[in-house]
Amino acid sequence: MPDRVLGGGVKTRVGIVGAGPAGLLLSHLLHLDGIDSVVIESRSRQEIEATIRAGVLEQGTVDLLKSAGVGERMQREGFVHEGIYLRFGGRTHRIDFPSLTGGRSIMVYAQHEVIKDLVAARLAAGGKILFEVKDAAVYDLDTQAPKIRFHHQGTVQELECDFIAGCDGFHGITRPSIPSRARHEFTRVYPFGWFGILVEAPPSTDELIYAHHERGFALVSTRSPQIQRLYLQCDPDDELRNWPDSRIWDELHARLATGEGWKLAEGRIFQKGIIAMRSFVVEPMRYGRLFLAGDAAHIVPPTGAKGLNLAAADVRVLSKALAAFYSSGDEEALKGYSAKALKRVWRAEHFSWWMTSMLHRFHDESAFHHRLQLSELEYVASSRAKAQTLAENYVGLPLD
Ligand code: RFL
Ligand code: PHB
Repeated sequence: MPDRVLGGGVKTRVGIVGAGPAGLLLSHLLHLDGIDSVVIESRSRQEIEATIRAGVLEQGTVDLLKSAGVGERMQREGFVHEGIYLRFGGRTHRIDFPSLTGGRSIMVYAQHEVIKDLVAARLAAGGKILFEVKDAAVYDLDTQAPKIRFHHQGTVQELECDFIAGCDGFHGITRPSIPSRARHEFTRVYPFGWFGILVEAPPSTDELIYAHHERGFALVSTRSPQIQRLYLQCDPDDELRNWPDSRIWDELHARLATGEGWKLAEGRIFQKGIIAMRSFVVEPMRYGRLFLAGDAAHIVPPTGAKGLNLAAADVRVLSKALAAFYSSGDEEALKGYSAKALKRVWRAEHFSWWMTSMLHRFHDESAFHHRLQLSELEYVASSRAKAQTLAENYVGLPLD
């Protein structure tokens, strides 16, 4: 349906703030149901397509992208992984996903590639994405006609909507637009961060390695046969200039050391960044006609690889609820959106917190705590029940 111009403003059914995975996928799923939307984004197309973030897609996210017709390149260029390695005490233990989860696996495919695929699909279908908007504000949220006002290409514009989706990430403007009396926030900030690098090197491993070590956590991931993604636990307030390449490699070698004949392939480091770690949830994920989805509503530490996957699960539920509303006028599914999404969110919050707590070194860690971590890792490595708990959460619980 084309946008209707009303008194200088533009009207759409669903106004979406943020062109991250949540906003773009929501816009695409709504389009498949014949529902028009407009996405506004503060950054440029080039920037959103170049931001390095997630790498692991759950089976359910992969299936959703495929069924929505945006999985073609992912299937060609992504890597299916059927397990992960846990490395501790200098030894490596494999968690085999298919045998523990009834045949499920994960896909390693970078978030910015998902973004490129979604932007291309939206634009090819005539979808509206306004890049480089400024000063976005949402209001009239508790009326039937919520609005988004913003600056775009030198003019102030107003978008009148039936609904607004707040998909603008953790630092966005939609969540803080909910009166504080109407939101309950839960936060945990971790006393460490991740130092992430991209390296020109061949893969050192066929599946991701999550390493627990006295010097701190390390993770070996991949992006392509030529580019590898590695992380190491660091001080959250540390600065890039304190990490010359030689120090990065020394730490990675020390934390990943094993007597099993494994070798870490080095190469040119061409990107470095420090990532803070937090857990956060806002309840409910709705206020009036504003619905929050993805990082705007919840954050997990990246250890469980859940953030993008939760964003995809949220918008799947939200798009179905909106489709039910537009096809029959039934608001029940919209009323149930927050509770339904939060059930999955809290499971992922727990899993991400558990993986983070088990694998990282805490500043105030006592020898007692360290022994508990090792005991838990031994248990995961030796008990089918415990390994299954890890595996079914990592590949993602079924979407329905
Ligand atoms: P995003 O991706 O932050 O997108 C929000 C978009 O909103 C825009 N925006 C605004 N636009 C207009 N007006 C405003 N006022 C605006 N304010 C913000 C922003 O520019 C942006 O484009 O949120 P979304 O869509 O909810 O997606 C969430 C995911 O990006 C995030 O959860 C994941 O990246 C988390 N994550 C991982 N998730 C996984 O599922 N698997 C992984 O392997 C994984 N690894 C990771 C990760 C996150 C990481 N970092 C950097 C935090 C690894 C890392 C290192
Ligand atoms: C990544 O490849 O960026 C990645 C993989 C696994 C994680 C987090 C990030 O848990």
